[in-house]
Amino acid sequence: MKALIIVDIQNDFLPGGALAVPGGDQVIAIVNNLLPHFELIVATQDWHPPHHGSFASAHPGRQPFESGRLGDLEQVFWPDHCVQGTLGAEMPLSLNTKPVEAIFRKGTDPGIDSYSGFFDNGKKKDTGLAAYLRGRGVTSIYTVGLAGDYCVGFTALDALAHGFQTFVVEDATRPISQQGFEDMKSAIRQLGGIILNSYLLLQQAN
Ligand code: VGL
Ligand code: ZN
Repeated sequence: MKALIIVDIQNDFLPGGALAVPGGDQVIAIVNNLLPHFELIVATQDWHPPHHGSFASAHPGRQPFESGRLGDLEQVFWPDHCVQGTLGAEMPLSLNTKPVEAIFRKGTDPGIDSYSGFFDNGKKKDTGLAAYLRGRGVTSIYTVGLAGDYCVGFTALDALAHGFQTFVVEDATRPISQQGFEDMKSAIRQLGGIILNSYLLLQQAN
């Protein structure tokens, strides 16, 4: 049983958004086309409270995209983005969310960031996604969405760590940094993950 995980396709990660991923809008049509090929579809949403600790604005004197620390972890400081209840945190209307069965929200604790859909960055809090997928009989996970070098990549790494057969649909994701994505793909492949193109999935009958 295979599941599609749509990671953080939210207005703030699209061109014009607060933390725009280059070409992020181009994944939407590809993801819409993939939906009929999956028996289970779930989504994640980056869902920060105002003044979240990952925001540069929460650290006087720090600028977006600088590195620093949050708690006892290294942290990239981001522009304010995906604040709970704002339009930027919503999924775009052009994304077909009708077949999405569950949404897992993350990044809600102001003191820690959460790139993966499974855990926060310190691996302290579980979102319940793994148990949900196991309960539904899922064995294979296909990850798509934004951004490839952060939330999609870390979701795929945690899926592998949980023992799921894991795929990243490369043309259905876009990275913030191309080099970061190359490094992320190497790490995923090293753990047995597979990077593929959507046409391979669309070729199949169902
Ligand atoms: C993300 C940076 C900060 C992502 C979320 O969804 O990839 N990146 N928050
Ligand atoms: Zn975030």
